[in-house]
Amino acid sequence: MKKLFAALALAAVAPAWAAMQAVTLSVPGMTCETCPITVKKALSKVDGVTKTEVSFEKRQAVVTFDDAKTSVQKLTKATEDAGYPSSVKR
Ligand SMILES: [Cu+2]
Repeated sequence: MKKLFAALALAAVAPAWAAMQAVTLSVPGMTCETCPITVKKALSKVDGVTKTEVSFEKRQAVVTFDDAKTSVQKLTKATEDAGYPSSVKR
């Protein structure tokens, strides 16, 4: 039983079918230094997001997420719902 639990715990941390991805979103609507806080909060709430770095100076958000749990569309929708439409930066 102990062994099974350890295996399950490990699987939860690094499922073999999931891949971590990082995407840079352009968030042009940020107008002051508190805007990134709102954007970061919105992105962090999305299931599957593990890391969010929002830069006000660059008007961008770098999001690391599990592509088995979420998608870029869900991320851009989350920022849009928070009042900050975003798009993938290339
Ligand atoms: Cu602001």
